[in-house]
Amino acid sequence: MSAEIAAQIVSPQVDQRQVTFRLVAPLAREVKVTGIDGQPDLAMQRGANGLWQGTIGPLEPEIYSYSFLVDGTRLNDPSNRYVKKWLSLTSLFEITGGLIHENWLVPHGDLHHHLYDSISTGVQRGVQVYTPPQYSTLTDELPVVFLLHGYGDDETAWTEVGRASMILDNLIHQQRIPPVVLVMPNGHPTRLDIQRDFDQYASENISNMEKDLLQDLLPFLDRRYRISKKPQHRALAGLSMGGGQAIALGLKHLDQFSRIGSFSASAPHGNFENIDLQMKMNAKDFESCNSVLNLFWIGCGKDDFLLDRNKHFVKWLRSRKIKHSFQLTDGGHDWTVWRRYFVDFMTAVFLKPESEDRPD
Ligand code: FER
Repeated sequence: MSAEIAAQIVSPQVDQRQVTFRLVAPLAREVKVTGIDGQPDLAMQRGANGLWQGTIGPLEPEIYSYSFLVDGTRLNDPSNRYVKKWLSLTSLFEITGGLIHENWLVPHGDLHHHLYDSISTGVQRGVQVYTPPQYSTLTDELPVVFLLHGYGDDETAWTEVGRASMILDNLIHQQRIPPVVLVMPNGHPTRLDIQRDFDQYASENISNMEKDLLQDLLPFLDRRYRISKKPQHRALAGLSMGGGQAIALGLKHLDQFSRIGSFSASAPHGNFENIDLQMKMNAKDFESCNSVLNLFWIGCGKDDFLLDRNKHFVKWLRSRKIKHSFQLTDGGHDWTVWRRYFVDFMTAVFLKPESEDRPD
């Protein structure tokens, strides 16, 4: 009987800006909704046939994550197919309201998924590439942005949860940015092992990412796509673990990238005293940085568990007189923050007129 009811229930039910959650759990003693971004836990009420229900709202338009807590055990909503499905699985729901990440009635670009030969790691690796709506009619080489994901994610996270391709469609339509190619590599060239220490894993992973990105992925993309080879038209950005990768690889390879974006970065890793060493930089490099680095955009939320690292990193940048822009924003370590950072970063990337770029 519960199985039949479970097959019929609708959860979550989004009605305007109210959301009702439902779960059939006849033997449960306590059911809550937990982890809704910016909201306290919601106690659900038990009704007939073991059907638990709870309603929250009105909520601001946003994409929210949540889980059920059934007698203390965290579960996804079994009636909801919209799931963030990486290292940790989380149920999602969306309240629409004309936000920049929504599917507007505008021309859309194309999203490609490739498996390329990664000689440096000895396996084939995945990458997603977004080409703008105008791509087939343009003949110029387009600017390109490399966008890296976090520790718990893969190359599909930035589009599925981050809505990066929708955001670009809309920004391009609004003419706030020109047509651009977006490359979303897989950020785990080192095999993920959650039992390993994160900082140790992430540092080793950066070295492998460096080889894979420069020796394998870039040549693959240069063969397949009309993308600029000029550093002033290439940006590198990432969130969390990917922010750490963007910082380290961006600063080290300013001959490849002239704009760096760091969203809630996990770098520096471990020891805050040896950042020079971690970034593999010395006095000569600090000086040359400012002449080639067009934009160094750093964002971190006030409630982010990585804020301390970001503050140390920004302090280090100041001590080395490396130009940067640090945005200390509301929010924690979550996608509501990163979608906004992506919009702010992309518009900042294209804010400077071409004439201010360094010469070819
Ligand atoms: C940690 C520091 C940072 C950690 C993870 C991160 C697992 C990064 C998370 C991310 O990329 O989202 O100690 O432990």
